[in-house]
Amino acid sequence: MYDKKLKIAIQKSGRLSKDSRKLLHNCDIKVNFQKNKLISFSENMPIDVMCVRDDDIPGLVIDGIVDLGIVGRNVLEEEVLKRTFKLEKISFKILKHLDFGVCRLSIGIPTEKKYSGISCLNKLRIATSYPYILKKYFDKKNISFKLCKLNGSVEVAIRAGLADAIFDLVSTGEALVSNGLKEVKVIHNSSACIISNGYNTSVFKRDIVNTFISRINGVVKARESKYIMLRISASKINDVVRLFPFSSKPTIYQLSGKNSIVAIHIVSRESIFWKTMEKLKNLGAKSILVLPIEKMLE
Ligand code: PRT
Ligand code: ZN
Repeated sequence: MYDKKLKIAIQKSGRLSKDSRKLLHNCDIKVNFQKNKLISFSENMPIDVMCVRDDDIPGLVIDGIVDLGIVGRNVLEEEVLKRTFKLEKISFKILKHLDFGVCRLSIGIPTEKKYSGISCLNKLRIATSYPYILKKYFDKKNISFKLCKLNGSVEVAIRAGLADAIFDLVSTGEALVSNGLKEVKVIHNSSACIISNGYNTSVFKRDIVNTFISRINGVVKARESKYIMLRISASKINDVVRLFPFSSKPTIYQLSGKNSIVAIHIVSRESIFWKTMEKLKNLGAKSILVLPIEKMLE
């Protein structure tokens, strides 16, 4: 019975956990999360959710302990490089890139230090939690460095006299600035993604994964799309359609008792800016409404 359920690993608590839970919720996967429980069960889908540290997620997926994981590409890449270095066999697939957990792995040095290109870091001590990503990049550039491996508080390594530069995650850059550092080189861009173990799973599990991914696509599409309603002279239909090149075909309604005026409904694939609204108004459109779309399945 247990194997008849799809297992998804998400971060227990941290920067990805809220968005990962929200993603499941938006896909109508109802999970009754219980504090301090490793596994929570979905009430309406054959899915178990494992809440763990983000660093463990790539390994759990690659080793086939869970079917899917939601994790940052930075953590995934580091684990993949680590296992490649140890000549381990790796099997996984990125099923979908997500729009949260956006950050970058960058080199930071003291604000007052001059930076004249990556080679000026040759032979320096660099503090990081991501030694494999750093080594891969530096090897490509033929630069050597002395590793100071830290699992946290990397920003303070220079002040503590442990390193000359750091290689760490940056999102707004405020942590760097408040520690007297400047970002001099972005080496890896990251955001959260959904990974699967790429093993031949059962048709049953594949169906759930396909449903999940199709729902995520629907959620993302709906978020980016808008539903537009307006009334306009029938002679202007083509002018209106031209304003929405990325939309599906509009639906035109005849208004009762008014042959020359029609109502047009359009699903736009992009945000609607005031400029487009003003162009519609200039064409003579009335009662223009732009509405958010909650879900979309095509
Ligand atoms: O306990 P666990 O191991 O699960 O969590 P963790 O502490 O290792 O990770 P966590 O929750 O801090 O981050 C999880 C993931 O979120 C990371 O692996 C990245 O994929 C992503 N992420 C996105 C970030 C950031 N943005 C981010 N800003 N992870 C860390 N940071 C740090 C940054 O290094 C700095 O120290 O946040 C601080 C503030 O950043 P600034 O640039 O906004 O000032
Ligand atoms: Zn972690």
